[in-house]
Amino acid sequence: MKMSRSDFPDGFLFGAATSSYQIEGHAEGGAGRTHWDDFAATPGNVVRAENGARACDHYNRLDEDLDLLAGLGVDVYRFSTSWARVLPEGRGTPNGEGLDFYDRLVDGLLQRGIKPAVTLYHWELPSPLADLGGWRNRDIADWFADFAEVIMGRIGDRVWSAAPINEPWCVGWLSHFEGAHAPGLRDIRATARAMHHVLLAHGRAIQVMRGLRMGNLGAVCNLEWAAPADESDASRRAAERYDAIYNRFFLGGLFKGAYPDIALEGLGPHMPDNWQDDFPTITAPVDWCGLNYYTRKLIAHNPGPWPGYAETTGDLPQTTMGWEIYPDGLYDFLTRTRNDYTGDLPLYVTENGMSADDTLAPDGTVPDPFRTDYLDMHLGAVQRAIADCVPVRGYYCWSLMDNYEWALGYEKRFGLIHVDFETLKRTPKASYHALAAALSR
Ligand code: IFM
Repeated sequence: MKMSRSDFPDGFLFGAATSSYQIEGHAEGGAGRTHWDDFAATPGNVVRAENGARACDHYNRLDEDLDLLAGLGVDVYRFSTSWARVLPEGRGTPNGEGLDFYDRLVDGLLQRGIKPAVTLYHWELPSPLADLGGWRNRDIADWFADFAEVIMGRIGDRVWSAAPINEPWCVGWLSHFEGAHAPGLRDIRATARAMHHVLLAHGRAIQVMRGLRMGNLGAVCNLEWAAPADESDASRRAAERYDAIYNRFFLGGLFKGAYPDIALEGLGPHMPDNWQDDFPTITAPVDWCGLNYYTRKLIAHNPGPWPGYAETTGDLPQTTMGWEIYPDGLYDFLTRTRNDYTGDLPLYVTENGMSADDTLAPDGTVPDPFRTDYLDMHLGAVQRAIADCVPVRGYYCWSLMDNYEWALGYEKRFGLIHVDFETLKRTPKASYHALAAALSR
């Protein structure tokens, strides 16, 4: 890699990220059923109907994986806790084995000198709560607050940082408007409610964690840069609408206590009663903001009904997700987030990485030079933002290891570590070795 740790300010943190359902093996350890199990079992939703039942079997290979993490030389590890592993019914009696697992994980990190950065929810909603309407039901904010109390009552004394929700756009829009993630709805009323309730749940969990005297609490949003596909006014407005729904709705709710008018043009009639009254909870102060960044979209006007846009891709090199590689978008988001929303609040790049067709070479290595380049280019964008006085304090690579890529099953490989999903053998890729070397200089 071109970059080295010494190119960044003292105290800048490097990390790797994963999530529970994507790696743990959900069939293990007494976890309850989730809406992802149900979604995946419905034909047509997920490539080969694959689910997270076994995933990377991280549950049984915890020590091996933590040793690999330590070998990478990272300072911090971002993982998530499965609601259904902790509370198999979503509410009620906790699963002791689940709590023990997260205890072992946190202690294992601390023993290796790695800071635990936990996300409470990375998408595996317990099925019994989905039966009650899931994110459409306002009560979910209280169910989630109770979950936060249980899990943080156990590990909150030792985690370095905590964020309630991973990627509220995915929880709200992708899952309830586009139907691409569980629960697979295509319903604007469900969407408006889910988008609002997920932020309300965030705020309630922040309140609970403050009550437990926890510090270093944050919010994590996924952001996708939206540029007009052509020079027409109609496409410019379409790109603004995309940006408002994808990016500004969540940052605006969390940091300004307001949703953008152009998002409310479509969503407003479907919002729950008195939604404005929830902003004091939603804007509960946080200590940092996390940005998950991967790509940009070119947005064209679409004469159809609201939101009236069509996504296209440009001619930049793409990853195997079909995502254009556009590091400038990361610089633009870091500066824009600071300027428009967060001011002096510390920012972290909480996810960034690429999928590729990584295969084992005959000599047993996994050459992935494009991933090393991708990381270099995006870390370069972070450096430019820091040079412009944006308070970026850390960067997490997605992902530590190949894993379950949701509706795309096990086909897309984002890991620094290759996982053979037949044998579950782990092989650090060339990018793992390159990053480890960069972090040691
Ligand atoms: O794998 C996902 C992760 O769960 C959330 N952020 C984006 C990643 C790549 O699609």
